[in-house]
Amino acid sequence: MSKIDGATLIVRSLKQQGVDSLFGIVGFPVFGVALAAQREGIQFIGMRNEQAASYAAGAVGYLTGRPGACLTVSGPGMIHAIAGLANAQSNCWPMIVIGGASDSYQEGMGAFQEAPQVDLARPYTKYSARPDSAKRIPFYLEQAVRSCINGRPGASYLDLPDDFLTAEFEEDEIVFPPRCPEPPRPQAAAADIESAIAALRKAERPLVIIGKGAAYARAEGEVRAFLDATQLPYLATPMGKGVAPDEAPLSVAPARGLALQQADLVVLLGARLNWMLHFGVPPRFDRNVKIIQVDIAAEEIGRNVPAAVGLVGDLKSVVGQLNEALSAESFRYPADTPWRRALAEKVEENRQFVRGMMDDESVPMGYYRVFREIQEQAPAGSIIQAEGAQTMDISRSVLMHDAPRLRLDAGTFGTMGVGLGQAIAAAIVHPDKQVICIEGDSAFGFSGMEVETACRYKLPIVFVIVNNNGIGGGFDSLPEDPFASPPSAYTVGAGYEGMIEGFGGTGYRVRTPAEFSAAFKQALADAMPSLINVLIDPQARAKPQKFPWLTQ
Ligand SMILES: Cc1ncc(C[n+]2csc(CCOP(=O)(O)OP(=O)(O)O)c2C)c(N)n1
Ligand SMILES: [Mg+2]
Repeated sequence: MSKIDGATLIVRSLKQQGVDSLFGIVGFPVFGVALAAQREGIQFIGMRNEQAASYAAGAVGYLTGRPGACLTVSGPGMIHAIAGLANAQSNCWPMIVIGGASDSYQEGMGAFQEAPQVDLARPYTKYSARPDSAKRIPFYLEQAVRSCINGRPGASYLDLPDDFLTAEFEEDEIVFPPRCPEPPRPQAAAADIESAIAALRKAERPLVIIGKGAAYARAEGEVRAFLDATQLPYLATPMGKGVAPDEAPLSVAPARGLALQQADLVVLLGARLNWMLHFGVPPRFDRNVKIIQVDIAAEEIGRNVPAAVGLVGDLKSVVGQLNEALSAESFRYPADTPWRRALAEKVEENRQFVRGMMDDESVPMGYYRVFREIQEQAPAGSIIQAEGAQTMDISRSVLMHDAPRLRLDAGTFGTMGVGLGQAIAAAIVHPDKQVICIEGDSAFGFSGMEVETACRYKLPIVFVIVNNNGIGGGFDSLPEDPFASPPSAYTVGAGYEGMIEGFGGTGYRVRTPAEFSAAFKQALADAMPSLINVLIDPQARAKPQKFPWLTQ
């Protein structure tokens, strides 16, 4: 009869539950877990900070629909990973943190790295537990997985004391629950589908808003069929981009302000009326706007704005139901209406405006010229990670996606520092795709050391630092007294490109469009990661009205 220890129990359970990779940092008491992972055929990705490791796990959850996993040491390591739990929970992405903990029998004694870990994780998770015994680790792990992928996805935390990880059992004493199946895809009530179609027919200024919930639900086929059938104008939230193509006649993303403000009916597909959509209220929305809200979570229906029709269910199922109803009795928003014309005009006006900035060849460059180059050279299907303030926001309006789940960013929680972990996760999940990680110079600083991780695993990510010398930029030089520097300033012309060279990647420092173009081309061709430090105009801005908080 063979023996099995707690560390092997946890990784075997992870494997059984469809978790193929584990991001983390080893130390007390989880060294054995990482070794067991490698033994049992789970890829262990050793990172440089648990924050980045936990962000990577969240991104795996979003990209695959099965939870990504993060392994931490006790105390400070677990506390770093709360960052990823909170980020995933806020974005509704499934992930699990496996936190090592001090020995259970030393609880309250002042043990090494002792911390109330289950309690710390609780507000940022759907499920946070310590198994009642080592033997039942597989039971708890299945609970953690089931909780985080079902209903509204989110985060789970499992706490494993040292004595649980080293405990040994006869293998036949252990019960491994079967793999938790893919979540069911519940449908909305038939009467609500009818009400939704009836409301659509009455709309004069309809708008579809596509959220990352639609991307997560893999509803792109249904959403595209719905738009095809109804010919409704649409736009997407940042990570909803690509569910329907960004560039298509019905896409009114460049007219976002007008579209939100004047729509009399919004079909909300897997997006929440939170800060990202200005809560659905005036002055950014019409006071009388009717919302047809599709969401997997019943409690989300009616948040901030009472829903005219609430369709509770899986995005793919519910939009499929709408399509079915439409095929029985079609509805097509007319091709020529004042609403369509107003949107088209605004789209064209904003396109021209942005085009002018994209074609501006001045040196130093502004954001738009940098992103134009990326847009033109990035191979089809590239995954774009973008974070920063202006870097992230402007990249969204220039970089176009025609397929879903190809954009990762600071998301609902607005977390800076997610970039490198997410990019590494994307490269691991999709080795066939080019990953481009676009970082504001401030955003890069949060997890910049993970370039070593990318180099060590030979992940050919292209890191582009859009360097304006600080948070929002604005400074060509700093005062002599460093303590008199503006709070948002960082080193002028910092040599970030040097960082990656110490690990075997290639660094570039560029200022002109031609230099950037050549460096980006070379970086895309290289098999090792590259980092291009683009020294842009520190005064570069987007359209002024979009960033009032930066100009105040
Ligand atoms: C964890 C965290 N800390 C701080 C912030 C506040 N914050 C918002 S954007 C930003 C950085 C913006 O600067 P940068 O990345 O250089 O992009 P830029 O706007 O200059 O292009 C910061 C620090 C945050 N959102 N998240
Ligand atoms: Mg900056």
